Amino acid sequence: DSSDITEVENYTKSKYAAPNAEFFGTGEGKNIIKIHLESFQSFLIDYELHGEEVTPFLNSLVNDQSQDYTYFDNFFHQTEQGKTADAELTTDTSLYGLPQGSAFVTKGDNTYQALPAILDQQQGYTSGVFHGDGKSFWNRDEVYKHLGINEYYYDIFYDMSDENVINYGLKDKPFFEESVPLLEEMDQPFYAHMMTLTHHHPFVLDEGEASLPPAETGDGTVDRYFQTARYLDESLEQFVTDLKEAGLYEDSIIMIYGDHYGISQNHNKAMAEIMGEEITPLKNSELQRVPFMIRIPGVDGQGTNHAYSSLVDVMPTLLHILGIDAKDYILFGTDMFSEDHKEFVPFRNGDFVTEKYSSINGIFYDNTTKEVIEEPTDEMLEMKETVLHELELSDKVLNGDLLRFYTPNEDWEPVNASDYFYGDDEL
Ligand code: GP9
Ligand code: MN
Repeated sequence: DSSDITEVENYTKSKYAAPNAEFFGTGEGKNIIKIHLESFQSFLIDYELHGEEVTPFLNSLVNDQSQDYTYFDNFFHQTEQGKTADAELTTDTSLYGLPQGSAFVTKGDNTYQALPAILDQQQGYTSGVFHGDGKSFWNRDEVYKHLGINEYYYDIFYDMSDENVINYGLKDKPFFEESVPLLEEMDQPFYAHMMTLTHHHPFVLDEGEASLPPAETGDGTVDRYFQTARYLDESLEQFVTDLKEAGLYEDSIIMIYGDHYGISQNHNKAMAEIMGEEITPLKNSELQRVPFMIRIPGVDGQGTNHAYSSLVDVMPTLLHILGIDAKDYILFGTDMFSEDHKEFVPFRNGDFVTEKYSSINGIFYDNTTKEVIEEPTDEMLEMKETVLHELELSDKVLNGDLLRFYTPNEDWEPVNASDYFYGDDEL
């Protein structure tokens, strides 16, 4: 009931991190192109296989300062069974996915105060999601209406002929190629979410499409992972070239992130060979890093930013870049550019990492020595309580549909799902 939302509000407002004046409002009115790198883990960045870079294009964004990206190298995913859908939910609402199942599926009709709706109401943005899979996968065609997503481009908008399709759907190269004209048609400013698909388990490509030989661990999933990552890297490079040609690159905010791991713990043996060290529980948590990089037009890139950060932090960060104060909203993350950014990363199962130590399966580890901390300090134990409390509050919001009872500010208008229509919806 409404007393629960007050408890949540008190918590998120006490966690709030005020904007950094250097960044606040710098991207106001700019188009936003959010690029989802399917199953992409950060260990791929600058990794060399057979003496070759696996992802030379992404590496160039990270390493070449003149590209003006800021790369967060301690950024983690927080997804559970909802996988891609959890990453979508978390980046657009700053809520956690559920401990089991997918909130997109089971809480698709909830009230949300999501980024697409806020940007539309506050600054007239048009939002769109682009994805070469069926309309209703992960219940997207329903939940998107509750998030206030204006346009949804799914398989019927693309050329899904046999040579263009593999695994779950459209290959990333035709996906990006065919998306550029759709982007050019959108009303501006837009908030566009490009969701790739080819670098997805079981990581398969068609004959002749791999430009890198597989790894040689003997575990096919791990060995092919590098080849589809290279394919994704190539598709992204072409997309950037095409955006530049269309005049949509230089003056847009470009945000690139990985949604979740691609290699599960079932592949620890092969991964030990790849990483050159045993995959301990601590090492496994370190491998949950996914890339986050952002380019804001007119703002110098910082190179690599080491702040501990995660998917929940994306929405408050973006709000502040657009000059919208995050403090009115129920958000579990904090602005990554803020001086007051909260540097702890809860995972969905209650484990968490901080800069100095991690808590995994009830055991604390020193991140530097990798040793077990036999006697955790009070601060560590309190941090664990905070993490569990935070996750519990997020679950309360979803399970009780609590945003029904919350009014962020005078400007806010509740989203009416029946105002939204996508593609072949029945009118
Ligand atoms: C399906 C795609 C893959 O449309 O988003 O989802 P995942 O299996 O990663 O959740
Ligand atoms: Mn995914």
